[in-house]
Amino acid sequence: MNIKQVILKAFHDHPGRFISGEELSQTCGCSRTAVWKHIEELRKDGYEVEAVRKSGYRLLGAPDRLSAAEITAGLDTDRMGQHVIAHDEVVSTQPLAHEAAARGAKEGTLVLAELQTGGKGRLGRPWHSPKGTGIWMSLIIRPAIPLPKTPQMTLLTAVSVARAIREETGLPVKIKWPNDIFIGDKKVCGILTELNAESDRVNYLVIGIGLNANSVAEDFPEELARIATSLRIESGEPIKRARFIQQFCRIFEEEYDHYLAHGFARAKAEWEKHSYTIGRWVNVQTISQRLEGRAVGLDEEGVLMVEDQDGAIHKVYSADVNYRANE
Ligand code: BTX
Repeated sequence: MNIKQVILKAFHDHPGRFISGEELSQTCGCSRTAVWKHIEELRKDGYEVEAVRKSGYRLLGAPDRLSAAEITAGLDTDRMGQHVIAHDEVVSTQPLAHEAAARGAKEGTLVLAELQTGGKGRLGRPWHSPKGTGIWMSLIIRPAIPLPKTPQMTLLTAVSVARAIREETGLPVKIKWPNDIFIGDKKVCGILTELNAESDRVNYLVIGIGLNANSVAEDFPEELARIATSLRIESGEPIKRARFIQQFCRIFEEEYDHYLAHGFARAKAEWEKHSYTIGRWVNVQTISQRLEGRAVGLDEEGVLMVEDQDGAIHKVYSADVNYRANE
């Protein structure tokens, strides 16, 4: 941690309280003049810091900026989010996370940006990522699991994002198979999981998460306005993005550790409980087949099961799922 991060962490650990210059200089291992200089830098970054003679410094407000310091201060995890690579503008956080992972970035490293000029979804589709309104981030994980189980990581991420949204906003979110988070009939978040593996060994996964956090209706181009929404539009209030990321990291780490120790059953049950898909009549297009039927659940591995008109159960591993309009 650099000195700015240490100061922010101290503020975070003592909310609303003055911390003396002496105490901060001891915590940071630098002079009081150096503390003052870093406080000035924090002010330039948009932090509102009150300074009172004899009492010290107190944090009154933080900017809604996704900096490494803002995310790591107050982060309650062992690994997830402990390393943050924050950018202002990138084409996409996904290739940057791949590069970081290939260079040996630790599990839990987050690559994020305020703006993506070429954000991507699945199958080369674009992901609209305007400046400062959303959470555009890629998480690196290195699970020791067999290749066929890696799609479960997308479901685990969806469960974690959905829980973080519920806990932070109280909004009734649903998970649409395999990788979308919906509020009502509109998409608030998409997840893109990319894998790097050799023969049967997973090197790492890059999980891209695009969450419309503080977008207002005008932020969406016409073609998205009907199908997309944001937490702010739905709840009527802006959210603190850094805090949301901290909560997501805590929840994801808990779900992930439980998964590694005990398997997929808990995430499966949670996914089914909050599913948008289960019980609906769906139209499935895989690379090789087209199929209609009712989505009836996930199997033990996280594969979607669809029952056709004749009562036959089909397993859907990877496909685009469309829904009947009135369902
Ligand atoms: P997807 O292929 O399921 O969804 C892409 C589709 O979603 C688009 O074709 C469009 O219809 C719609 N869409 C595009 N932008 C938005 C938006 N902001 N809100 C709602 N709907 C939208 C979903 O793919 C996976 C998206 C992952 C995005 C993250 S952001 C961080 C990381 N970096 C990166 O380039 N991608 C991931």
